[in-house]
Amino acid sequence: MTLLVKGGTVIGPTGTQRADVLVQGEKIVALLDPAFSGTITPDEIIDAAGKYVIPGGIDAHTHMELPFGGTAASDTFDTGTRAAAYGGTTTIIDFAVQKTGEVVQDGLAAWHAKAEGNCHVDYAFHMILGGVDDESLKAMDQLVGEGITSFKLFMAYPGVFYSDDGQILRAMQTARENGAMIMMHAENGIAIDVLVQQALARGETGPIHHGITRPAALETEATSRAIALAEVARDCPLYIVHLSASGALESVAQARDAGRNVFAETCPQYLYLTLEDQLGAPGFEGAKWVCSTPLRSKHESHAKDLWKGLRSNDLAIVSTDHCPFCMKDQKELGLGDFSKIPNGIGGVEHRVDLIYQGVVDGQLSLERWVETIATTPARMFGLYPQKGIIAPGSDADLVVYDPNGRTRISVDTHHMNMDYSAYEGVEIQGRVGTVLSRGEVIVADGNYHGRKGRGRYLRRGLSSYLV
Ligand code: DUC
Ligand code: ZN
Ligand code: ZN
Repeated sequence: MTLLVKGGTVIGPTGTQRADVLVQGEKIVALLDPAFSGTITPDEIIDAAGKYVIPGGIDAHTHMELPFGGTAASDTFDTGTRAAAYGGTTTIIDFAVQKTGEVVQDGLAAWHAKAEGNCHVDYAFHMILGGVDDESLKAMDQLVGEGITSFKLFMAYPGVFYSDDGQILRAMQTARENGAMIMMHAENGIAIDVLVQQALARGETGPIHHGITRPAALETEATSRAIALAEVARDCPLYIVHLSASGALESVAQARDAGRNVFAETCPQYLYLTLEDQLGAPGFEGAKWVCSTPLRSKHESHAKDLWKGLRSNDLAIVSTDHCPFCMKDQKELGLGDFSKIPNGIGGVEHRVDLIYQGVVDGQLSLERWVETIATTPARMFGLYPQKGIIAPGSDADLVVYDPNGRTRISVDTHHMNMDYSAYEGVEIQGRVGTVLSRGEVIVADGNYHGRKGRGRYLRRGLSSYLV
């Protein structure tokens, strides 16, 4: 079976070109000069005239079915990966969880059981370590051998996922030896918990206090502490997740300027949404946007600095931290006490569009759009060149993107299992057209042609950014 994506402009991390993309089976086999591809007679032609052709998006940070705050994230691997496909994301890297006290391999097996046979697009796992001890350190070595090459630790959530500095250092030393990436949720959770108790004691119970009690300074402090610990661990590879604060970005930039193995991602919510406008919405509405790290103040320069960081590569990747909860029965658990609102925002369906809007707004180049949503995630997490690039030999994961289309984001039209949209009413100048996953058309003009179970598990290599 051959297929030709014809007449489009192919965008890669280093440039754009008019080219036709020839697909055979699951793979890209050639990029053809349009003047010559007329001699080819493929089984199927996809007309991409006037459209961009980009590699399928890779969302390197999702939490399908994550148990959290007395409930569980509302997207299953089925609903979440289907929504991802609609939005032009053809690979997710989800976080398997070792609960505190659990054997790491048991946590991983449970995650495989949730995902296997249910995914619409390809998927891989990072591993959350809920406890660092001799056993889990040994497990890290084993998992790297099995293609799980990144481990998330938490400086936040004492009593749940929290690791202390000694535990973090030990995990970093192990990662330095086996080549894995340490991913860090960098917020000072011990100090945050004090602020939370003080706020509740004053009767400050509404959603905005979630943000106020997690100040930017405590993200900045934790980020620079993580960077220092990684330095002590002989420059262990460190990746800061969901970076939202200017000060944290400065710490990352400084480390990078010094040539350190320090990387970071941000998420669309920190580029577009704010503490005042969303978290501070009247009544309990703000609960929709309770996530950690929290949305930041529009009166400070965070969002502007994050866009700049994306341009300069101090921020390498845009992921979603997709962790949806419905308002009904889930976010509502925190009525009268913001600390009981499950933390998370859903967005796996809209990342490609929302960051394309950054291109329209003059914040990013087309190449940087593709790099931050697809190529760099593949390179960072050991999936390149199978994923993240339009090149002969790579998987035919392609998105035909229409720069003249429009997308209106709404709960009425989205496919995520959420009873609201964090971006309700937002209009994007651009639209996902056709989506191919390993050569198969799974979305065409808003119609779904994929199926549950077609997504494959991906064993990952080490990060391409390390020597
Ligand atoms: N942050 C969230 O908002 N949700 C899940 C976990 C996390 O770190
Ligand atoms: Zn986190
Ligand atoms: Zn997360």
